[in-house]
Amino acid sequence: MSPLMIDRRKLFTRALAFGAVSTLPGCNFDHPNHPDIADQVLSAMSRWNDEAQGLLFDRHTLAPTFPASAITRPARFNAFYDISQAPQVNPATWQLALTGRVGNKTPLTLANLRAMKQQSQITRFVCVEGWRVVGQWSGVPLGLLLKSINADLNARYVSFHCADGYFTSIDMASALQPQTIFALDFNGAPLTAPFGAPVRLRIPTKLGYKNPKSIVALNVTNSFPGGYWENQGYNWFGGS
Ligand SMILES: Nc1nc2c(c(=O)[nH]1)N[C@H]1C(S)=C(S)[C@@H](COP(=O)(O)O)O[C@H]1N2
Ligand SMILES: [Mo]
Repeated sequence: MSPLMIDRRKLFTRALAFGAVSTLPGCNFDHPNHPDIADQVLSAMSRWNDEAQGLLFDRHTLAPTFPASAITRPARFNAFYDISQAPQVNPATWQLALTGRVGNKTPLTLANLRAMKQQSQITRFVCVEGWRVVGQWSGVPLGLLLKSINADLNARYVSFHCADGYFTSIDMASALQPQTIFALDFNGAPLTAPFGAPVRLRIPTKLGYKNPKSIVALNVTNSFPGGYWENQGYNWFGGS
């Protein structure tokens, strides 16, 4: 493929991801007579975008990485509530429930996750609200975790449920991308409550809302699981 082709493909991918912005609840796309039809067309387009983005997604294309000097301090918190409301999860009793198309459904403890091979990355985190930060996350590659629980790697989706009721889901190709990790550490120390203790998904090829914090359950499924913001209009694929 020529460099020009690659550029065009990247542009196309970005344009598709960007197109999703017009479906955000905050951007009023008013149709004077048929607001419901406008909404329906937009969400159908957004689901079509998901399919196209899924087809364009290359598991071997890596998100950019950065030097330690680029880490943003202080880090930036975001959730659908104030930082003081972040869920407090007891790391000693925390367990990850495993459901759906998974061979071994024995819940995982933090000790189990710590005993697995860890990967560290310094990557950029991008929120649709219009800010971006660089941080360091370390943890277990999700692909490794899925293999260790004998998950069906041909299933379509992996979904995550969080201690605060938040939930989201990703396609299997994105789950197996090597930089997609179950992060335990943030900027050199165990995750704190606001930033997703005891474990969050860190997926640098996707936008902030696809990075669930304080995960308590993982589900492997062929039924479209949606997500907290995605069900309110955010583009489901959510590539950055
Ligand atoms: N459990 C949980 N995870 C979540 C959210 C949330 O409200 N609850 N918000 C998402 C959004 S929209 C963003 S931008 C990031 C913010 O992560 P940060 O606090 O590390 O910046 O978390 C994502 N994961
Ligand atoms: Mo976000």
